[in-house]
Amino acid sequence: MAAFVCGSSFVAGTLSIQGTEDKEARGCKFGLTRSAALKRPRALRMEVDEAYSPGQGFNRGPRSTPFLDAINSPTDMKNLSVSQLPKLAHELRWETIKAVSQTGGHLGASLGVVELTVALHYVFNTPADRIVWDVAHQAYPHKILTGRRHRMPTLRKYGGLSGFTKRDESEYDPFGAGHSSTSISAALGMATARDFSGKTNHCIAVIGDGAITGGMAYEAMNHAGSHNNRVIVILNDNGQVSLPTGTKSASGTKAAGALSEYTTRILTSRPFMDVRSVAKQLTKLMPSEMRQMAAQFDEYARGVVQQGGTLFEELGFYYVGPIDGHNLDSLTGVLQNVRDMPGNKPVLIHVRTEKGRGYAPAEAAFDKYHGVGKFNVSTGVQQKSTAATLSYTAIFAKALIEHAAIDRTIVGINAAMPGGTGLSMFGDKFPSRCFDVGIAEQHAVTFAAGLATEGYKPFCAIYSTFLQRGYDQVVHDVVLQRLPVRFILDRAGLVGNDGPTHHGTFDLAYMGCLPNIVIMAPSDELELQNMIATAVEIDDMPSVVRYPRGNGLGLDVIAQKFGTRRLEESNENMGRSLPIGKGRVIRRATSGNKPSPKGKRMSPKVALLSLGARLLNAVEAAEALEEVGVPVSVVDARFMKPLDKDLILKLADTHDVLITLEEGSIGGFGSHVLQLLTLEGKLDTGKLKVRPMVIPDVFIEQGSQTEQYEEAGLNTHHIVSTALRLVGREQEAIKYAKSSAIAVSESTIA
Ligand SMILES: Cc1ncc(C[n+]2csc(CCOP(=O)(O)OP(=O)(O)O)c2C)c(N)n1
Repeated sequence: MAAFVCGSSFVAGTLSIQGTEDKEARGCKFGLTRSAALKRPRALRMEVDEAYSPGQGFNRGPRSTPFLDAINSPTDMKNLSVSQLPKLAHELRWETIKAVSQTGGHLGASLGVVELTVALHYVFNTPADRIVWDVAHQAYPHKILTGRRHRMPTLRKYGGLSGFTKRDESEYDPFGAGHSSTSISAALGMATARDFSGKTNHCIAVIGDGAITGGMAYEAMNHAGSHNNRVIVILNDNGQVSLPTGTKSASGTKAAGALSEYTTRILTSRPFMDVRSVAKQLTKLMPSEMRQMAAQFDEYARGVVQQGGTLFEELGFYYVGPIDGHNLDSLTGVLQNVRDMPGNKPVLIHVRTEKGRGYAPAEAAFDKYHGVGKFNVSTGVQQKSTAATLSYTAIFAKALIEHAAIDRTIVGINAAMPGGTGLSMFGDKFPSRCFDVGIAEQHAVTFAAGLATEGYKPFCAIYSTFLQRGYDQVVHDVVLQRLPVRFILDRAGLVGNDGPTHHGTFDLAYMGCLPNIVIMAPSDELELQNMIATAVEIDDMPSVVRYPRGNGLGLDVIAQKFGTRRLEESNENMGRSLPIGKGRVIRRATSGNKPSPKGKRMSPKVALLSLGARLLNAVEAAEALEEVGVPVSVVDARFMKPLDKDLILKLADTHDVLITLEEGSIGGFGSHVLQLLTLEGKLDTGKLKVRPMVIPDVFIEQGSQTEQYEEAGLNTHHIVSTALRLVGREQEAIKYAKSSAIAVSESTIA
């Protein structure tokens, strides 16, 4: 039977050297042996002590990082004593702040788990013990401690470190993430495999109070509670459930969900548990599993249940907590006790942390610095976006607000993303008609379906990537019943630095294969307004508007490139509804402005048929092609469903080359166009050459959107060279491709 060790004097392994630990750890930094470190000169000691003096403004970081410098892998941490861990945590926190200040990224969540990360790696034996970080946006300190410190300047950049955990990246990342609420299932699977193979390693899921609002977490707990495979779940409770928490919605400004209220009640009604009380509690469980049941029953009888903490117990977990997640004494002691606890019962450790902890601007921020751009560490000032136009997100929100002002049946629904979807703006105006359901995309979809059955107009605003979670609900609850739910899919296409977990590249394929649905993709912000107006009117079937991450083009560009202007009579934000399933011609191929270099023969005519925001690239490509004598028509399809069949068939009849463009994967718009052309026999004679330009069949890694579209082969010059090849000008195509390729930032490649 394992012995429980209580109190801060416990040190892992044989290195319990009270009173000498500081010296030993500091010695590491200077490459000294343990005994040499103990004898190091006074001057050296002073140099290291100064490392902890505060810096400028908000920069309270150390001037040097002796503890961190000594850690190449978590094994090196085992040399430290518990009393040294706060110093390591201090260095780790500032290392994280400084790294993210240079790259941007998810800062607040990482700052909240610095101590927890240190404690986990100190107590457990990774990588043999598996730590599964839920969402994994909080894993930067984990990356730094697990051999990736030197690569932090490449975080979220092209060729660099992922912003999430990733199996390919490190053996310390046993499970990749990005989408939430998966960690308990994954850890339970690992625990089950461990038991099958007779191993003894630990499997730990770290899940936030936001991520645990996702239904899958309960499916996993329900399973774990009835399963005899010990899994350890750490509930990281920081009160920040949605992004951001505190926006106005039908439930006021509280965090989304009753569960958050429940765990908050636990936190406020119980003092933090210290190591001693946890050990006492766990000791009561021995010697057998029977005793566990008895102890639990005992607590039940004494009314502890009513005080909270037992929802998890009811699900079959042993609940430990709440624990102060910034107190390394408690954390390490509790984790050691749980680690050594006998039996197979799953354990849930409830840890209270503060998002943004230790960096004043983050602690003060409304969103606790969830996601930040580059910033100045001393002033906390983030680099401002230089975009002169509004984001598509804001355009959508403003349009919806205008419609909702005159149509009281309009309702906005988001899944823990009020900020990212723009519905926080809608909630400000119409709180009672705005719903943040927590990270519960499946519920969001069916909740919207229910509203639609009663004649309401639900706008279900979910990022393209996250709607993947609610797909069966889309098919079974909405589309099959032909309910007019309006799906607003933001971040469609390649999304940049969040990388492959967040790309919205599949929705055209997964929504496009469904009958009875209207699918639209705007090419610019005026079109987005028009499509929102169209969606308001589509009341006999579901509809989709999908648009990219980023900003609108601006009215001047729209007028100059597409020849369209805001309609005089139209309200600034509202747009005007479009005829369903009708595209628009942006420019018609001339018979060739300039003579073809091949001589008298007229150049073949090219049609660029675009769905969504590649339209600008199509127009720029057409300009470049016409410069070299290739006549090009450009068409904005507007709708993927229904297709504008007449327009597409006419293009096929009057052009020699037809290229489709979209910000989506195989199986989307191009596939639908090809299906139409083949069924109509337009490819039978071999006269028409067709090329669907889609996002290729690979997962494109993190980087800027431009770099990603470069890799995808969907930037303007790719269109030009594809067209040149198809009109028989192969050599020019190769030359053009070489001269125009956009260089990816080599410096960021680790
Ligand atoms: C399925 C899914 N929906 C939405 C998101 C977007 N998202 C990322 S982090 C986050 C909040 C997570 O809260 P919590 O788990 O408490 O972590 P914290 O950031 O507060 O540490 C959300 C909604 C996601 N990653 N996955």
